[in-house]
Amino acid sequence: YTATAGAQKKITDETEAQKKERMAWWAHDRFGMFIHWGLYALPARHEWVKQRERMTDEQYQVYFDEFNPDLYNPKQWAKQAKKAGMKYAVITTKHHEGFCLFDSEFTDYKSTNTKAGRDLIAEFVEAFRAEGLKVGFYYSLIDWHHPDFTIDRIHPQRIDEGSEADYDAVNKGRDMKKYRKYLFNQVRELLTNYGKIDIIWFDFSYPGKNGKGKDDWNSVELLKMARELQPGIIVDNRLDLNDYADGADFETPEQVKTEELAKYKGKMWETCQTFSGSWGYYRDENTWKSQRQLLDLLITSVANGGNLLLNVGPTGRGEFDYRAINALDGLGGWMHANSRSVYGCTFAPEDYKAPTGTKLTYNPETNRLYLHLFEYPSSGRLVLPGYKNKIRYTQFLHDNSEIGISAEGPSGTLKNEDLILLLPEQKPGMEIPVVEI
Ligand code: JFZ
Repeated sequence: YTATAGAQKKITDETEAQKKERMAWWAHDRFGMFIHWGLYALPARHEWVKQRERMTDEQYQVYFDEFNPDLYNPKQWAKQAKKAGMKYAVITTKHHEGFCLFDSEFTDYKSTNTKAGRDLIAEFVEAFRAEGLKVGFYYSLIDWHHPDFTIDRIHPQRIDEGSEADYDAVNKGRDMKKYRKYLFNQVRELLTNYGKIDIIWFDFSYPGKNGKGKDDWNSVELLKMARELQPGIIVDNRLDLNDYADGADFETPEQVKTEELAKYKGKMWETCQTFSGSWGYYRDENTWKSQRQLLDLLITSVANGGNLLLNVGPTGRGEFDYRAINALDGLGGWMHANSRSVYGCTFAPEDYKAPTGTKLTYNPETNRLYLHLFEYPSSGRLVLPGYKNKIRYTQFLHDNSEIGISAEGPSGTLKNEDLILLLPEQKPGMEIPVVEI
């Protein structure tokens, strides 16, 4: 998913400056919520369960029949997202299973025909907008339910050791041209019937033998249509349009470790991450990331000039898992006190180095640095390497309390260009305190 450097071909005539302006809110806001919700919330063992367990449509039908999200209240979701400090949300309007949470004219496989009896996306859009959050649609290019979507290596009915001829046989009667029509029709609906949509998150391409890519989706025309219907829309990079300079707006490093995020510095990017490994609700998955790990993901993303899209997988009743609620509340507590180090921030200028055990973000508008104390110095003394004569004032971000700075280190240990930060010996009661410089 790395856009080809120096790609010349272009799909639109937008300039770099226009793109920057179009994406300004997104680059500023930094923190969003991903929502993976569909029939897979019922088996509650990963959103790929149909493929992993090679279920037929008949076997999977029970989840459609039993889908009954009686506690669905997107106003509550929006409040929870907002409280956590998130500024936008991207929801699965349709995932690979093919089930639509919206009232599409082109299928019966949709929430309106379940016990839910209504368009769940319409309510979602209204609720999130009302809380002042931007709205994004995830749309799966892959569709395991559509009768014209050809079976390949990631399909539930895949042939694991199949030859080309085996695939031809199993795909007899399936017609990707018809599926393409369906795909265009649905994307048109989504980008026409719900007001302004801020992001479209297509997922995903896997070009090659028994795979699918830009020719299968007609990605160039799909992207053109999206831009026509929603001129301001921001589009991810999973359409297999790497040959085009404007084939994607941002990169989507998925479930990567914090140490790997530095390599995206200088690009437009958003890392998507789960609380526990699965995107869809997974009842028995019990290794949830700690508060500190989640904060690390957020801070490290900003410290490398990127966004974090943190995923929640609501239950079959339409609520967030209690563990997700606790995690969001925790993030909200930290963000309440420290969001100034996140919004509008990016990586620090080259000549400001982060001391060991800290991570730096920087707001170019206000010319302030934010030093995140992942490790708190036991003496309260922290050397700021090369900061002498460059900084004016330092304070804790959470309470605006002054922190002293000194050019006098203990017995000549300080280099001439360094400064020392005189932190209180006692760490403030906060997982990761932030010094505003
Ligand atoms: C896709 C989906 O299959 C998955 O269920 C989830 O929605 C996730 C956000 O996106 O998974 C991918 C897509 C691309 C890669 C890995 C997983 N990739 O490029 O490595």
